[in-house]
Amino acid sequence: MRLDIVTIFPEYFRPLQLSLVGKAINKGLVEVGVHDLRRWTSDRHRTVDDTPYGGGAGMVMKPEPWGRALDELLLDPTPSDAEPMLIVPTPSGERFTQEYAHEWAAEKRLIFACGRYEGIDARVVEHAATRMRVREVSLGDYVLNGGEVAVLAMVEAITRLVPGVIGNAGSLVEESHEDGLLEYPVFTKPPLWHGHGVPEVLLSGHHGQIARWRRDERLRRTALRRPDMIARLDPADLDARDREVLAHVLPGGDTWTQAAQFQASPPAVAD
Ligand code: JAH
Repeated sequence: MRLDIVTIFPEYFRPLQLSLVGKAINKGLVEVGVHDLRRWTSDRHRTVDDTPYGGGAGMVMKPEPWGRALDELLLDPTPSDAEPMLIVPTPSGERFTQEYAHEWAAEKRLIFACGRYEGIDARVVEHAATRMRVREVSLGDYVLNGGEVAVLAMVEAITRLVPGVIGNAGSLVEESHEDGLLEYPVFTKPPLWHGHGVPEVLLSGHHGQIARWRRDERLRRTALRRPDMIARLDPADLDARDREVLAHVLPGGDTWTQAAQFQASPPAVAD
């Protein structure tokens, strides 16, 4: 997989040499190119921004350097001649999820465009979309100073799903956001630490009881912290015990129905 990142702050991407992404690069599974957008400026001051048409606060990234940058990257057909996908982080994008991480981990070539200021002239995405697939995405409902930190997060989420990057592929399926519930809490030695014990069942050796306890904890945590995820569950995936656990977490019994009805403002949590 080939990744190209266009930014006015190439130094932000030094951490990619470390840890898992760095290992994936060294193994030859992932190839990363970081490109300074100013390389495609032509004026003395290497200007990348300008004032917004229609007025308003802040500056906008001018289209010409972006157009030249994407033209040049598209001329390089590495690897093979796979059509690249352009990914643009923006607070007004659709949500980037684990599902997208899986889809994009199967791509041969991704190009990331890091905006700054109030964003990139909208014609850059319009024009790019005539030549490749473009996705504008957001990590969550908060505003950063630019797309760089979002790209670091997405590159990590995507590359760890590339086959061979993580040794134990099984550890990838038992994770939050892989099957619609949050993960259960985990414990290791010592059995008593700062007065806090480990749940008895985990020391019991009863594998059936342990599995059931872990599922109960996943359901409880998800209902309390992420009622939006409970509302998206398929009721056919819940057994009688699941329903009983959920009924005890939120007041009023049928938690799934309630969370589905009140997804925008979930019911208050019981003591
Ligand atoms: C801010 C360009 N949801 C994360 C996120 C992603 C991108 C940006 N902010 C937040 C951003 C300014 C300019 C992108």
